[in-house]
Amino acid sequence: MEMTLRWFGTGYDSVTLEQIRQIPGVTGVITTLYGKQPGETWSQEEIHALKEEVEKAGLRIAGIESVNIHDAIKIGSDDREQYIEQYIETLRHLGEEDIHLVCYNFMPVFDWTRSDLAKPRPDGSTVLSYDQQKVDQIRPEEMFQNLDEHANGFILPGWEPERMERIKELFAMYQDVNEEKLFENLVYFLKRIMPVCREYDIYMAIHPDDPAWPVFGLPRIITDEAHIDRMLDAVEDVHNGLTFCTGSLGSNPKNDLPSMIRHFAGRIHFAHVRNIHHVAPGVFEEAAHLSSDGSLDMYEIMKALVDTEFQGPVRPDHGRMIWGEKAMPGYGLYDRALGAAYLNGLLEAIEKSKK
Ligand code: DNO
Repeated sequence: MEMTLRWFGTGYDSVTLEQIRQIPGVTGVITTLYGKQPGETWSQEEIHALKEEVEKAGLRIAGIESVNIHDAIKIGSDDREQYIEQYIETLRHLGEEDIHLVCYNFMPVFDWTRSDLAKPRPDGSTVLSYDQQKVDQIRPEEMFQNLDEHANGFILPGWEPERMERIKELFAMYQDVNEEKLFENLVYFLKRIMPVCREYDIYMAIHPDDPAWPVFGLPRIITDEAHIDRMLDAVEDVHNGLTFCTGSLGSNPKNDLPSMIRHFAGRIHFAHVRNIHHVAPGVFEEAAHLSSDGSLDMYEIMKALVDTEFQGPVRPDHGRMIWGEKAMPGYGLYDRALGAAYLNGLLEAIEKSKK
């Protein structure tokens, strides 16, 4: 398993490659062309330039998060073919640049959802949090303003202002898309891209829905073991795989994460490992990575990854905002660096105790 950190790119991220390089044990970044709109083709030159920049800093690109999927593909509208072709083109260019992991999600309209981006914790840090009651009181079109207020001036992944301006239109477009339809459209997309994935050995790793239940009446299909099984079985190819995100799947306390890791072994291509604290049903807040700070057993999670011989990249995920840092919520340097160091400590102990 390779320890990595998510990096949004120069001009978008407050964290630099030089800083990431100094976190012990971190050898790669998970990055993206953050300025690209869903559906836009990534040219090989742009990917090459990004790769050079990362490598010059002594790191490598361990994977892409995300190549976002155009709504036409999720909705299954007539123009989807063109966007699928463009996606295939992007995959080909990534493959040519020797990049073999792509994280994406298939959530309608919104990517992840939170009710608060800066909830104070007793230690004085702030975290992202979710409260279903608060979300129920807010209209979808107000959601962006609500979040933007605490975004510290950063563009949030999946909440680009260009999209949020069209939010009503987007909702209307998804009107006839129920869970079944969304699933069919995902399978259609996967079947169309598998040949290029096989040709270039690109592992697609779908990100679970966050939180792991329907929000604003929009369907969610990557939420638990049964749903994920169905998706993996529908396209039986190792290149059709999963990003195991403990924070997203862990939002539902019924998801037994270590057991799911064992169950999906071989189809997990990327791991996001973070802790969350369950407050009440439908209410959770993010925590430090340490097991004792939240509700998840991080030792058991890392042990399941080691036991199943997981080889892909792992990254600490959302961190708390600490020590006065001003960064994109969840993506500051300090707490994620602490997270990486902690996960590496668990890893060393688990690996040595197996010998
Ligand atoms: C939020 C992230 C998501 C994730 C995408 C993957 O912080 O976990 O935005 O990157 O859903 O496509």
